[in-house]
Amino acid sequence: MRRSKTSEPASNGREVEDFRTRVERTLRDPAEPWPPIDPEAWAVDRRYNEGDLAGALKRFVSERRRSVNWLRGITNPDWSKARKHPQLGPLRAGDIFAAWVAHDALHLRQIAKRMHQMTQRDAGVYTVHYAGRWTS
Ligand code: NI
Repeated sequence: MRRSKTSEPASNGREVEDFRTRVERTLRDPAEPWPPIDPEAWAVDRRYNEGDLAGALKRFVSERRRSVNWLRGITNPDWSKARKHPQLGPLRAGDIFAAWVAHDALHLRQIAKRMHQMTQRDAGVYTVHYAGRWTS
């Protein structure tokens, strides 16, 4: 539970929307450091594998709502504000926002692929061929 060291009170829920923090900080002050990125530790800390799907979904929906409300509330953001990323070079707030949305799409693709695999697995003696071909 590495995250328990943090003094952030609601860290468990807030970290779900890591992109929001990065967009927020870049718009406010591109020099402000980001929280460290350690997705493997998060997976453990957030108990992704412990089956609390309903709790995880609830947290995600609530955090996503906060994100959308925050995005709707910002006025005249300077999307060109850029932070120096050690590997990627200058990264503008607009780049991070676009990546946030694209990252959702990547996860949706993962979910769709898994659904397709599970349907195939669960179809027993039947096949899914009639659905069309899965192409990546
Ligand atoms: Ni992700």
